Amino acid sequence: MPANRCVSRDEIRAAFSAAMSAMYRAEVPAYGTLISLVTKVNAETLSRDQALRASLEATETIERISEERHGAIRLGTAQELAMMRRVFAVMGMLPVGYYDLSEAGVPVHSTAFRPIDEAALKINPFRVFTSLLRLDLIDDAELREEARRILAARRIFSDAAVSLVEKAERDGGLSREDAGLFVLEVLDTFRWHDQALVDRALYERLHAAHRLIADVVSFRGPHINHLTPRTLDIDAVQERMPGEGIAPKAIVEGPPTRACPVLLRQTSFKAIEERVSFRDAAGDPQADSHTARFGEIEQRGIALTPKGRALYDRLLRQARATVRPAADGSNADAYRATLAASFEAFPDDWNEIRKAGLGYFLYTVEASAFAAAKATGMDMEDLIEAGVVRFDPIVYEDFLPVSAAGIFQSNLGDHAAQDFVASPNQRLFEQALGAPVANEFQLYADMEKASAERCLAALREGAAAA
Ligand code: OOG
Ligand code: NI
Repeated sequence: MPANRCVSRDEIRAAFSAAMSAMYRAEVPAYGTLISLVTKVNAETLSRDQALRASLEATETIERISEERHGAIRLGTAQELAMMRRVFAVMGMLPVGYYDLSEAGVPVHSTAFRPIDEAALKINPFRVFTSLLRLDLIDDAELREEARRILAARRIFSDAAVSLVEKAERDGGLSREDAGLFVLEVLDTFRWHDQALVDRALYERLHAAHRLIADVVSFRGPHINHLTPRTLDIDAVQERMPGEGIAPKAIVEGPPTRACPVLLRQTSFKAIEERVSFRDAAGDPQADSHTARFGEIEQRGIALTPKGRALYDRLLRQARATVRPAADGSNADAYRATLAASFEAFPDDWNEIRKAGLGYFLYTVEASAFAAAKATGMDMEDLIEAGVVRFDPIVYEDFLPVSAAGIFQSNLGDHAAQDFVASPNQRLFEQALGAPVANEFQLYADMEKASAERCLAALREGAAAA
């Protein structure tokens, strides 16, 4: 089939994200409650904060917010990860970044599959935080072998899903009909299965090794474990969650409340207990429960440059060295205050952040000032000064390892923290993935540069036409 008869990857991604949301809403009703609350708070924030509205309009990102979300899955084998990469590629989602969670006591390493170019992000920025279990971090050799055997035998994708991926790779895309089938077939992979693959005794042993291992190894597939809407005011949502019958975790992960939001702030509600059944000795189902799936919300701020990120990491480390947030919330106020004090060293004004080279910005020509700009000879700084070019923060599309660790821990139970030897191994991860992961900083830098070049080209054209 010629590529021009294919549905765009962006359209498939948007359809998939919507289908996933509908499925999760049916499976975890609290997620629906959270979506309603976030929608309400976002509308209130936009009507109160005209500058924020103007910035979202200038960057043409206001439309995407109500449809915006990320999900998370945990895979068991290199083969599953490699196939998942091909599946996401059909939807225009590519692996960006490497996250080592072993340092935080979670035996996985991860990447985020997401769209990377500006146009695709505007249409639908759906991303999936994807972790690969590291059985090599399990001490018990016998248990490790057993887990490996179980994972090697399971098939998480249907035959139809695999052949549609092959077809898309061969033809450069999918027809409308095939795209519809693809969404349904792939959605099935992320569904909750209440029948465990293993018996109760093995589940217990896996659980004792690490709760996360039990979650990955015991079931037929990588059930979506949370889906996260984007809010424009996370403090407001956090405060109003109890009123909606949802208990949030003790602290918001990431930077403190600021006038100019940076990177990513996240909070979640505790994992729910779900009914599952294990096989007994006679092979009959035995009712029990498993806790894994939860809800999360996030507020996204500006993407930081390597210099900005280094400052962020230092200030966060400094705060956490003074007050380590306890899971039970007993020192939440002290942590909040310490974090806020530490971040006083991070400029909280967009132009200061820009001038210090701490964040990435998108440059656009102010239509109203365009005529005034016979801009020959003016450089970018002059143009900004003259109000001909405006700058808006580029939104951070990725994740944060310390925050991710906090999110993992909050739904693994308060005693799940465990010591593993920190062992980042990006090379091994990429080998399993079958491709390198993209460098997030490069993507943001390219986006910023392209926007500046677009401005200058438009102004040259304008000057030539005048
Ligand atoms: C992933 C936890 C990390 C985030 O938003 O940082 C995450 C997981 O629990 O599988 O989703
Ligand atoms: Ni998440």
